[in-house]
Amino acid sequence: MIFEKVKERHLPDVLTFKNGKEVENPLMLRKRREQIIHLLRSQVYGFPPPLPTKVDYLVKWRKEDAFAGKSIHMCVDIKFETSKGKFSFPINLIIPKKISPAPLLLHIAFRPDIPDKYYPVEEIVDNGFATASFCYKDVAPDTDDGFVGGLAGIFNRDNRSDQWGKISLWAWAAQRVMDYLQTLKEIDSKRIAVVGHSRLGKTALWCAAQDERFIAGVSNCSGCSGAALSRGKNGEQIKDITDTFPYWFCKNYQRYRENEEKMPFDQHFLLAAIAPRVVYVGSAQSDDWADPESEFLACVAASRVYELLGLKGLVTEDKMPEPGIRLHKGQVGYHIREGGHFFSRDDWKCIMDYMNEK
Ligand code: GTR
Repeated sequence: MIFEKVKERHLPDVLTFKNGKEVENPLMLRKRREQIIHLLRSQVYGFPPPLPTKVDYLVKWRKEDAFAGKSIHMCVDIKFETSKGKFSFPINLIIPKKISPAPLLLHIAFRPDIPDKYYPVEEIVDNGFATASFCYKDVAPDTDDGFVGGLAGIFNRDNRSDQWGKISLWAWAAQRVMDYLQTLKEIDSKRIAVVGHSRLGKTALWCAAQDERFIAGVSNCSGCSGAALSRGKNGEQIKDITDTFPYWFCKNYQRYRENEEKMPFDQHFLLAAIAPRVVYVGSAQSDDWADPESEFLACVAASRVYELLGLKGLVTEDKMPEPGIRLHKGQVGYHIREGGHFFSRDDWKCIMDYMNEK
């Protein structure tokens, strides 16, 4: 039943090269992954800016007894120089005292607040994780400002149609946080996942797809241009998202407005690019704009890539999951809960249980 539903979407094959050749083994899959990333860069999110030429990390303050004394809380400036100029943005870092080195959840956040309605920091520490976060607006404003504000202004986007949009820029910033986390002995550098909700769920998946240092890409209610398939999707369409948020993407993405069947990819490519690492997708039953069914079917479609590697992708019964279901057995994890568009405690609990099982 679910495979029929996937078939009805008429998706491009994630395991077939551009020239029609099929991917037959893990070595060929490495090449195919490069092709997929190139495709998503050139057609959807844009090519990222160049790497910084120099980095520096400034600990602005450090509290030894945060969250009832269970953890250390630091605020650190990620500072860097690029060929175009200097920039810095602040991050929060919370490290549990009792676990060393600790696995870490890097949260790309809507707001800088610690904790926040979308960010239950104490529960995260209690579940055995360190956590870091930055507010995406401290990197570049979420407005159609002509790419003049924040880091966007430094990199001075030109007119190329495959240049980064803001999702790529926010993902790039998460990678700079990763550079810093790699230097800390308190953090288990091999167990760092990147997490985000909605537009920042799209960003988290795109970040993990490109950067193999992340063990997992985790998205919650990420919907259109995130975890959800675009072909046959309900709710938000590429036309809607590129009308309201054209600056999230590269210009080439406009080509696919009301023209999804022409895309040489679909969003299962984004999930598949994370393999063999872990992908986690959280959906909410009444989040019609994001479309939970299209998020679930993308997980099903991406799983073939894991199977080629001899791994389990999404482990599911052959039916659409009901709210309350957690599918945690494979390298692709999924849950759906009751309610609407929100990053809830329940979502975090599912994510943490899953990551603790991996
Ligand atoms: C909506 C947008 C969605 C989603 C959401 C959010 O307006 O259309 O794709 O990203 O914002 O970030 O909350």
